[in-house]
Amino acid sequence: MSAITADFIADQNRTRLADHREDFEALARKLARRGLDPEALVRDAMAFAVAAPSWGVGTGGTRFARFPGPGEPRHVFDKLADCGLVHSLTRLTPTVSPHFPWDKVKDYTELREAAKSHGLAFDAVNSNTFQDQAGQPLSYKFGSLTHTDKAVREQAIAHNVECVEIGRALGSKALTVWIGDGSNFAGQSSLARAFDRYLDSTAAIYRALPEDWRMLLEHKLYEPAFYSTVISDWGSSYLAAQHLGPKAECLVDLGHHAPNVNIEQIVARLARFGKLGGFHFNDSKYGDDDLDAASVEPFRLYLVFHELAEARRTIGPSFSPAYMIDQSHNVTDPIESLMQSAIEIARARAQAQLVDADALAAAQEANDALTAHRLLKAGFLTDVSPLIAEARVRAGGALDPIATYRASGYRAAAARERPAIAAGSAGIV
Ligand code: RM4
Ligand code: MN
Ligand code: MN
Repeated sequence: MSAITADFIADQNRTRLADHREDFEALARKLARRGLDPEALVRDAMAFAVAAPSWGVGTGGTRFARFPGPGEPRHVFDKLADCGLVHSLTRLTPTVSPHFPWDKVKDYTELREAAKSHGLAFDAVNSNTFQDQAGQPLSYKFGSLTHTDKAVREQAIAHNVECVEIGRALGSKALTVWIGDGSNFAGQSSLARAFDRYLDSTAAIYRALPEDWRMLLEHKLYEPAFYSTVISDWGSSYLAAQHLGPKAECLVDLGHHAPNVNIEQIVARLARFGKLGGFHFNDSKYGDDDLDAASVEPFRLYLVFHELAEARRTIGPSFSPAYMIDQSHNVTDPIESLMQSAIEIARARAQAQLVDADALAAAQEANDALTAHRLLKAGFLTDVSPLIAEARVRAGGALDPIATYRASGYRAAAARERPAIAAGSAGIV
């Protein structure tokens, strides 16, 4: 099974190019009429990137079942091949966010080289102390970094420090820490002491961080703990990040909030205080659904990117949160979902660049609510498909990544080369 070649992409693009030109030129004229520079917007769209999750190329599942598809990646090298394909067609995912120990190998130089051969590098490393691994001396059943037993905490700290070491070998610059720690019964654990233990444990990890690294603290309201989680919300992650120091920042996973929480406001707050470290993009209807980005709430994603655009204007180019996708693809071909999601994220971001920030600020100052709303919504109401397609094509990607992928026969070849994994098991990935 071979990667999709530049020639194949160009061939596929050929049949779509004339229509695309017409659409792009029409949009460019429309944008110019609004005082925007279409060329600058294309260049800006080309500069955008979001990391693919290594765990996202396998079929996901629920706690009830997992229904794997054909040609599932068997190991991290297969995952890199699939991620490389997503990038070659979309030109949006030049990095992969790995998860350990899921992606553990003997030789990390070899892994880094393998990524490079697919045109990829590594983004934030994710540690995993929410599961027990085969042969692991102590269990995380009652917690990891916040466990009452110091020996368990030390094991979890050591795993995170190992992740930093692996990340250094891979060229990563950030560690993302999400823990499943919490409780299922009122009274089961001391809410106060559990947080203290989190601060102690993360401080030990923090001390092992290289100078130019970031530690991203990811909060989540519930699950797997259902009464309380130790880092349940952005208040908790912010307090911890403040306590730890400048290298610690908060990571916002869009699915990790209570229903109806105003996520864009959280984004604005964290950015204002220099603690917005990064994102896990996905969409959510009820909880941590891990649905495809913008498949349910595209406006919410747009509003998040509007806050990011505002923060960039205020803070300047030093403002650069880490963007990652974190989804569970249960009913689709994961490669297709990742391409679609990366495009939707790029779309929301491109739309957010169309807002007339000065006019919006003036309307806000004048308390002209309706004008402010219309100015904000103008970007969302603009179909930027031709603009982001133009950015993709100029970067060597496909005009229609999903159609091109389907025409390539990649999945069928993968199914022949990668023996099927037994069906029927439940699991998050
Ligand atoms: C969690 C959380 C983490 C991810 C795991 C697989 O809910 O979102 O970021 O690493 O799932
Ligand atoms: Mn996440
Ligand atoms: Mn999650």
